[in-house]
Amino acid sequence: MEMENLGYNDFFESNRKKLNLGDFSVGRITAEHRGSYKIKNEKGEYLGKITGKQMFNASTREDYPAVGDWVAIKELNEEQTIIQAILPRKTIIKRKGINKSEVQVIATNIDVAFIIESFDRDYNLNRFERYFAIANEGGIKSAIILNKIDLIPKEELDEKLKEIKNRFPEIDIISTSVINNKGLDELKKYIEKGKTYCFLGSSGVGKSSLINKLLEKDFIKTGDISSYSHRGKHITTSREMYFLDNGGIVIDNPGMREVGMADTDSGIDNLFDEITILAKDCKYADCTHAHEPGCEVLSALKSGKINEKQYQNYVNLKKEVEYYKMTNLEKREKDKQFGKFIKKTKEDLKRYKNNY
Ligand SMILES: Nc1nc2c(ncn2[C@@H]2O[C@H](COP(=O)(O)OP(=O)(O)O)[C@@H](O)[C@H]2O)c(=O)[nH]1
Ligand SMILES: [Mg+2]
Ligand SMILES: [Zn+2]
Repeated sequence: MEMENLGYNDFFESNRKKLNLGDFSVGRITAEHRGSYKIKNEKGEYLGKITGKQMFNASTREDYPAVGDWVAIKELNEEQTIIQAILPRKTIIKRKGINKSEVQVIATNIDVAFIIESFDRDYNLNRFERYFAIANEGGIKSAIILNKIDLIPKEELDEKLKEIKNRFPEIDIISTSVINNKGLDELKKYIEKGKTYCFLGSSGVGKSSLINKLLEKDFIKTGDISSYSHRGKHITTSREMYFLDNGGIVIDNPGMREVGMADTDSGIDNLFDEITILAKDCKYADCTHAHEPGCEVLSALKSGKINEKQYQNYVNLKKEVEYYKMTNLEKREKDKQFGKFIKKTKEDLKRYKNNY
C-alpha cells in the first residue's frame, strides 16, 4: 500500500528527518490491542510492541502510541516490529477520564472528526457541541453525520436540519441512511484521498454500518435490532483504521460507554443516558440498582459493560438528583433524621466506652 494512501505527507516526513531516525522504517498504527499495535506501511502489516525503556519513560497515556500515530519501527521479521519512537502528532483527539488526571487518547493525526447522531438513540444538540469541543481542542475540523434518516418523515428531517444549521452555521452536515442508501455518495465524495476521518458518537448510531458501506463490504460487525427495544444493540468492536478505495482513511470507534467518560459535565450526562437505558429494563420499576434481582445495571456491572467507577458515579449522582428533587421540607426532615442518627451513634459509642 502506498504511504500516501496511509496518510503520510510532508509534515511527517520533515519530522522524520529532523528526528534523525536513520534507516528505521516508518509505519502507521491502525489498531491497538492490549499493548500490541497493528502497524501498516508500504511493505506490509506488522504487529508491534514498544520497548521497556519507552514504557519506563512514559508518564501519561499520551506518551504511548495510539491509533493514527506514525511510528519509527525496527522490523524483527516479516510480522513483528519494535516501535522505536512516535513521530510528532499533527492532531490528537483525547478526553479526560473520570479521574481528572486520566487522559484517554482516542486517535491521532486526524483531519476531520465525523460526529454521528441518529434519531433512535440520543439525538441531542448539546452532545454535538461537546464532541466539537473535543475535536477543536485537538485542532481538528468537525462535520456532522445525521444517520438513520429513514426513521423519520422528510418534514421532520428538514426541521432538524434547520435546527442544526441555526445552531452550528459553520459545520457541514451530511444526512445518511444505511437502510435506503441515502447520502452515502455524498459522504464518499466528502472523504478525500490521504486524509483521515474519525467516526465519533454513541453506541448504536451506526458508525460501523456506515463504514461498512464505505468499504462496500461487511467488514465490521454491527449491532442487531434487538433487546434494547427498537434501539440498535451495540456490538463491541475495537478502535480500528480502515482504508477506502478512493484513498480515504476512516477510523471506527467503540461507543461512548467503551470510550469511557469525558470531562465531568458531558461524561456524567452520557453515562447517565447509557445507564438509564439499561435501567429501563430492570425487573422492578423502582429498582435502586443496589441488590435487586433482575437488575440490568448490576448485570452490566457484572459483565464488565460498565465498570465499578461508572457504577458508583451513577449511584452517587442518582442520590444527588433524588435529593435535589425532594421538597425543602423533605430535605429538612432527612437532614434532621441524619442528625439524630449521628447523635445517637455518638451516644452509643460513649456508652460503649464508659461500660468497658
Ligand atoms: N434504520 C436504520 N438502522 C440503522 C442505520 N444504520 C445503522 N442501523 C442499525 O443500527 C444498529 C447499530 O449500528 P452499528 O453500526 O453497530 O452502530 P455503532 O455502534 O455506531 O457502530 C444496527 O442494528 C444497524 O443495523 C440506518 O441508517 N437506519
Ligand atoms: Mg460499531
Ligand atoms: Zn436495577
